Amino acid sequence: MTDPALVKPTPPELMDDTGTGLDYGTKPTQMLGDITPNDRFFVRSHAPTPRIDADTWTLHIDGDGVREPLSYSYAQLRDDFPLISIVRTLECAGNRRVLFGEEVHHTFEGTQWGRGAISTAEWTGIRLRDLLAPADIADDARDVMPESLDEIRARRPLPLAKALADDTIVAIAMNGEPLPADHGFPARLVVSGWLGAASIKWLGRIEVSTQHLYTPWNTEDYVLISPEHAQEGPARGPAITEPALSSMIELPWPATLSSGTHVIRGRAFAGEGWVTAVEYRIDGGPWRPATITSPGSSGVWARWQFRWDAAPGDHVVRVRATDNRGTVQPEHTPWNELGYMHQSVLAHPVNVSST
Ligand SMILES: Nc1nc2c(c(=O)[nH]1)N[C@H]1C(S)=C(S)[C@@H](COP(=O)(O)O)O[C@H]1N2
Ligand SMILES: [Mo]
Repeated sequence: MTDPALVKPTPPELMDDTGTGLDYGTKPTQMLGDITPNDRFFVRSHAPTPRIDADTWTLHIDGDGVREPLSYSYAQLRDDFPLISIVRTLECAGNRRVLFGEEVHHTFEGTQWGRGAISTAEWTGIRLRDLLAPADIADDARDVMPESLDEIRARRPLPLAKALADDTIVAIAMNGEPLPADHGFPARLVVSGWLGAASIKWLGRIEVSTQHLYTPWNTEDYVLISPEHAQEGPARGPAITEPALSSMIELPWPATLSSGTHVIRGRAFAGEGWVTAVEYRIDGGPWRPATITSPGSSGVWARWQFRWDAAPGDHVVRVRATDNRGTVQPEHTPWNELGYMHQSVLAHPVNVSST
């Protein structure tokens, strides 16, 4: 018998099935608190979850950008380095691709995500720079490339500065439990405030290079391809770093409510920035401020709410976020061939019944 592609159950009450057999979004109505529980954290995998034995696993650090290549065992990671815990949000660059397609009347290829390819966990692990330091990084090191042990040998280079950041970690635990198999056991990268694809799961190797490195994930995928963007060497467009500022309401799409007063809740995320304001608008009414209930921070989503006295009928509810850089969520998202970074203000349809 072959193993199922994913290890954790993905019940339809908690997760939205995108149809690939590997990719499941967190249901927008089931996101719960600031932290997404592991049982419903979205999964995005290009290949089945590898079953890795931590006792025989090793993490290799090599490449022409280190003077002393070396390897670590799982026990060394767990016991020999300072562990830190950071709450960080992961969002897939393709989140909301279906809504992007509806906006521009186009069917994008790729995983058909609704709004659920975003979740937040407390990650515990070792700063990547603490693992790289003993390998003696060369002065002219330029790119750091994590490589996975799954079938596709996923790789996506990071510039050295991001790799050495305070909050770029090799995580071995998620919400207080050993990293679940589907989320990268025994160890994954967490690259704060960047698109999910940077946070390589099932790490087996980290290459440090004095050259700028190219892989399918920074030449063909996870790049912005459009007439507005030039090719960059072998890359079909600029590599995506941060996901775009966006917000969502924690209601089904479309939603049905009874008439009367409701507290409408949701989330907003600003990549490496942070959300400073959220506004909402009912039908053609004015924009009004929502209350931010969890402020979020760099790399962490914010939560917000507002009270709505909902009158019977069909309504459209819009929400827009502003970040610390003064960016306001736009009405439309610039076209790109692979349907990444959708961030348009969503026109959320809500039917309010008269009872
Ligand atoms: N090895 C490996 N790492 C990976 C992936 C993958 O398919 N294989 N998917 C990436 C993408 S595109 C995303 S959005 C995140 C999703 O992480 P999650 O499944 O823990 O939510 O993992 C990233 N790391
Ligand atoms: Mo992703």
